[in-house]
Amino acid sequence: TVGDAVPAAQRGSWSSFLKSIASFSGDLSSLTAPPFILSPVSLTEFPAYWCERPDLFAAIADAKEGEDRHIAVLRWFISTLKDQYTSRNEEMGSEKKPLNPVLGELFYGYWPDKNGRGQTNLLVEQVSHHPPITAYFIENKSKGLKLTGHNAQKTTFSSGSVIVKQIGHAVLTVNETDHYLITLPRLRIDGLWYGSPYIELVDSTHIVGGGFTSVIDYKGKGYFSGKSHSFKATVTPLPGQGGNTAIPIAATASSGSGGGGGWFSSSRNASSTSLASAKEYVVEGTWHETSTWTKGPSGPTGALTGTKFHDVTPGTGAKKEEAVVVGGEANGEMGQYETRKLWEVVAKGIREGDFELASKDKTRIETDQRQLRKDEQTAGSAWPLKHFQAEESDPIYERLGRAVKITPPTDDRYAFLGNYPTSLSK
Ligand code: HCR
Repeated sequence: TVGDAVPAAQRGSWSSFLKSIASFSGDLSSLTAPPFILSPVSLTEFPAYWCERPDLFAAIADAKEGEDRHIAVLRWFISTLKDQYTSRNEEMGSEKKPLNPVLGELFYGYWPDKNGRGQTNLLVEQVSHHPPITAYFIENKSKGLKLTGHNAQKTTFSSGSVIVKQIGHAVLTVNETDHYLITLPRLRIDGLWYGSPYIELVDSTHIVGGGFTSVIDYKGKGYFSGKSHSFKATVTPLPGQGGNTAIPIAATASSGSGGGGGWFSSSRNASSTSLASAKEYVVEGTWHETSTWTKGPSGPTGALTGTKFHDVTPGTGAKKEEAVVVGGEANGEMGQYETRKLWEVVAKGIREGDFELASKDKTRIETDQRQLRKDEQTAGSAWPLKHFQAEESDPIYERLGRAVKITPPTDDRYAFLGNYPTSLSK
């Protein structure tokens, strides 16, 4: 029988759900799941995870261009992973199935200016329903920072786990000239049989920009005796580039062991040492807790090896701040496509255990959507995107991705049209 985390009355439907995902690959979000695993939050809210430590985001602009800034980007990126991949477990007890956004669904928010870091705005639009694609734009105008990206998923089933390949990428731009390409990790959803799914990150991702590349390798528990959520990031100069600037110690710096030790004696790593010459920096630790420079550069007060690189542990680490959610209508209210308004009744039903109410309103939304698509087909028109323009290629992805032989060699992008709602005009 399936695990204890599944309510007795839903065990049958949980096993059928597991059987259907085992024999299926593609768009998991469209499968019907039993009520206990449903989240009241739509996927359009997920891009907020990029900026829940807004001080670390703003610090990127304050860092000196080159090595110093590349490392600030890496620190911010690693610090987003806890929010992106473990926050549902913390808030709801396990990973849950998010609401599947409708085409044109919107989400707006901001993180206020504090201590001169500037206001950071967030704007999200669901730009495709089949397959689901979410586009986002995050901007700190006063610091000259912009994060543009989109996200889709391809899922397969392997040895009892769901493997999620993320499609899409993000580009961070500083002052219109300095660009960082960020690729997205592959996920393994474990714990399905027990009815308490959680995410482990696998394989590796890249950050390319500022004359440097970071390769971030992810490993979980049981891999060469590693801890859950372990990673190792290796920073090397791009061929023919790389400054020699000092790197400021992390805001929360203090010495400590990040964990994950000993499992990175791979041959790929050994060979990269010889390729990258002396200038190679390494960070190791667990992305949901802390990490340490295991081969650090020299900072203003001496060698950084052995000192803390990032810390997101509650209390001691960089503080988590949820976005202030705002309405996008001219009067500051939420329009019918804004996620919290659109899913209001469904979310209430899920939160309060009234699944009849949730399912009735979900059916209403889906029926309306089907009718809209039919009407568009009859009229020969297409749903107009509100904030983004779809483009078939992204020159920044292609240029920076070449340095790490990225696959695919090109990717589409969703360019922000610049039309902020009045509530985000700062
Ligand atoms: C795979 C996933 C939907 C996609 C979610 C993504 C990849 C979305 C982009 C964010 O930046 C990061 C992110 C985090 C989530 O971990 C990931 C979701 C986890 C589960 C969900 C499936 C579609 C639902 C599977 C159903 C299971 C839980 C029973």
